[in-house]
Amino acid sequence: MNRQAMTMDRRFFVGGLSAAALLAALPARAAKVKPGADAALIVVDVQNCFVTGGTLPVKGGEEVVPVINRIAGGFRNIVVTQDWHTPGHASFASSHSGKKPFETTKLAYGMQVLWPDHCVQGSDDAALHKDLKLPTAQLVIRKGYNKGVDSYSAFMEADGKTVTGLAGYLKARGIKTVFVTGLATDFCVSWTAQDARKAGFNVYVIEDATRAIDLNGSLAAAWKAMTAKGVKRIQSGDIEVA
Ligand code: VGL
Ligand code: ZN
Repeated sequence: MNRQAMTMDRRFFVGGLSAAALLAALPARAAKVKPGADAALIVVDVQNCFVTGGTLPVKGGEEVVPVINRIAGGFRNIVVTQDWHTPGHASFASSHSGKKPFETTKLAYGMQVLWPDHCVQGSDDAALHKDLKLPTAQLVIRKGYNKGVDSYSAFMEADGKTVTGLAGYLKARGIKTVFVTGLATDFCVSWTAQDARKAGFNVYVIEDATRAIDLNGSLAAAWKAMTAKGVKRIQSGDIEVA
């Protein structure tokens, strides 16, 4: 059947239906996700260091700010994180002679990507982005403050055993579901989302509220790992805000 004939057929078919039947025949629109009282929004590392002009800029990093500000209204519980390194931190390439940023090295706990010096405690670079408006946020978790250990995850340091206390905090407050946003999709967002699953939470990552570094295919690898662990990938438009 050619295209035109098909269109005609469809029109005749539709013409024979009642309004109710017509509605029922339409493809179902996916129901929006409504964050309940037992849900928390986690805003990862939306800091000057990770946006344009920062020490470890993520492409388009600042674009997550209005998206996060808008969806924040839909959450009773909001947790913000800050990457918060000591000067001379082990994750800085400058701390390892002969190493350059974005190379790797082996540390006591495993392979570590080496970064430019970034998000040093108390610096303007480590401050939250000035346009981030989260007046109802209840907790700020700082991470990566142990000089010899990195912490992409908001739950667990890179040694795989030192916890930040975030899982205990969320559980003590009856939180069952977390929505992860922020920077960077393939590092701190991904590790946070995966550890949240490990800690037993339902986990959504709101893709358009994140931006990635994408180092050697790390973004695709991160989505694969997150999906395998049961992290759900959604867009900010899928959330019922009001
Ligand atoms: C991050 C690299 C180094 C992040 C933090 O927030 O994703 N990435 N430190
Ligand atoms: Zn860092």
